[in-house]
Amino acid sequence: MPKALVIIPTYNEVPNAERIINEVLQQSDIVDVLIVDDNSPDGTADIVKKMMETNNRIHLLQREKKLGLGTAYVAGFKYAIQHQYDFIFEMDADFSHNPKEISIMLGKMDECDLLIGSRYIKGVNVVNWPMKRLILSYSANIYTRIITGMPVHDATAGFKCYKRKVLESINIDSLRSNGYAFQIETNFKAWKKGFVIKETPIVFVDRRVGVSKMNKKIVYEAAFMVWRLKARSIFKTL
Ligand SMILES: Nc1nc2c(ncn2[C@@H]2O[C@H](COP(=O)(O)OP(=O)(O)OP(=O)(O)O)[C@@H](O)[C@H]2O)c(=O)[nH]1
Ligand SMILES: [Mg+2]
Repeated sequence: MPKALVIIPTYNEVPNAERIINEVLQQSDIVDVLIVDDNSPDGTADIVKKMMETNNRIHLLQREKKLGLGTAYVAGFKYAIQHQYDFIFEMDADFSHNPKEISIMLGKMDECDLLIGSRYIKGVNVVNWPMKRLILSYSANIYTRIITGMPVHDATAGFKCYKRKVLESINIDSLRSNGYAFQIETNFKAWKKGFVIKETPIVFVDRRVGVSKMNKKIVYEAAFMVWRLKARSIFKTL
């Protein structure tokens, strides 16, 4: 039986934590959840620990302070490799990503090595985002595609499934970025290694509860990362 791990980084997600974990676990018997919590002041980790008392499919990595989304995923990837999970998901806690997609995505993993839950194939599937943010995200993706040449329509998406061999091959310790750039960087490295990347349409819904961690720094980081990846690939130092 293959095993899948859904990695959910959390920072102050008390309003979402219990429900997202339960809904993810309901999707398939082969799925475990790993919460990577950065010592959320609201006590998110306490909810997870309580649930772990009665459910061994829930796992928790606790870090001492807010260290960012990218390194949270790297920590989760290492856990997944160490525990030999076959399929590894990235997912947000805030219900922007519908847990129901998990089984659909698992069903498509025989066609590819990395599957991206994409907002921008088959039209624009984003609900409740301010127009400004949609334009930013959409144009960031066009910019990324033009500069890197990577054939991906939603390179900044955070709902993804990797086969373990992808994570074992892309040198996850070298991943430096934290926000949207992290997603671009992982896709780019997988693509350069020759892995098959596919996209599956998802509907992305803006968070309803809890607080956003989006900021300008994340945008600049991504804008800069695209050029760094391009330069690195030209000089073949990847
Ligand atoms: N462990 C950890 N998790 C984080 C950190 N920053 C954000 N997260 C989590 O990462 C996921 C995505 O963060 P969001 O704040 O939803 O970011 P976003 O989707 O770009 O923005 P909004 O949906 O508008 O809030 C959520 O589950 C957050 O709780 C962090 O520094 N450490
Ligand atoms: Mg979100």
